[in-house]
Amino acid sequence: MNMAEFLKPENWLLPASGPRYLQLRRRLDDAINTGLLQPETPLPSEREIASLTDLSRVTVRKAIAALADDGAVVPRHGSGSFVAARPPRVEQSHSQLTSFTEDMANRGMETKTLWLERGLFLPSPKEVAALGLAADASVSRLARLRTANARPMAIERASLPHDILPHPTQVEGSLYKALSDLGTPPVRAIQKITAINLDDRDAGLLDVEPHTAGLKIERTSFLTDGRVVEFTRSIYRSDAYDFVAELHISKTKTP
Ligand code: 16G
Repeated sequence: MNMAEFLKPENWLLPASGPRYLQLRRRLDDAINTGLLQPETPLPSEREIASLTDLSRVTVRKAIAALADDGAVVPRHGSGSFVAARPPRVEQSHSQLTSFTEDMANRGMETKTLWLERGLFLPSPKEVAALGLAADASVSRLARLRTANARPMAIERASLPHDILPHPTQVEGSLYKALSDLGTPPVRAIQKITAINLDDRDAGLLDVEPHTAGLKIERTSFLTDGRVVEFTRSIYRSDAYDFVAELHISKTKTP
């Protein structure tokens, strides 16, 4: 997909999804995260983006300014904005859709995986609902203990539609890299984070005492066409991870 296609407003701009400049910022962020816009390459000009999206130049300028505030793009005097050289944050942030492997690499840590389950299964009712599967479809499941510098960090149980990931046993390292290689990288996700006490099994895998506090994160990720690509339940050691959410004041409260 090229940028002209990617920015077509009918593919992403929704009246009920908040301010238009924030929707555009998210779309441009997606282009950066999926590699459609490569590091250190120029963003299309304000005028080009306005004409591809049918948005006003004021809206486009606000979206680019917000990306610059995040450090995702760097304005260069007289020659527009460029995609930043590398991801600006090391924490897992609300505005960056990153994989475990990338999160850890950003911290200079080496990731290893211990497989707990990997294969094709009949979906549970929860998987049918979360992935929007037909009742007779099968589901690809990957359950893993993830370590960083040999320290257990998280248990991840991912479910994907079989037609998106037909051969789960072939995934060796990063799931997101495998999805990217297949041409179906997630571009957007919704996460629900819940505080839990770890049960005996998960505490044992994460090498902490039973009933220690942990974080349960349910992530549902989407393709550019809005289809669900992944439904993952992750259990993180609460002492090992920071989640950063970026918040914006509601428009109605702005003086
Ligand atoms: C992250 C995601 C998980 C995703 C995984 C892919 C959270 C809470 N979850 O851990 O949904 O499946 O990355 O990582 O961040 P990978 O590409 O290294 O396999």
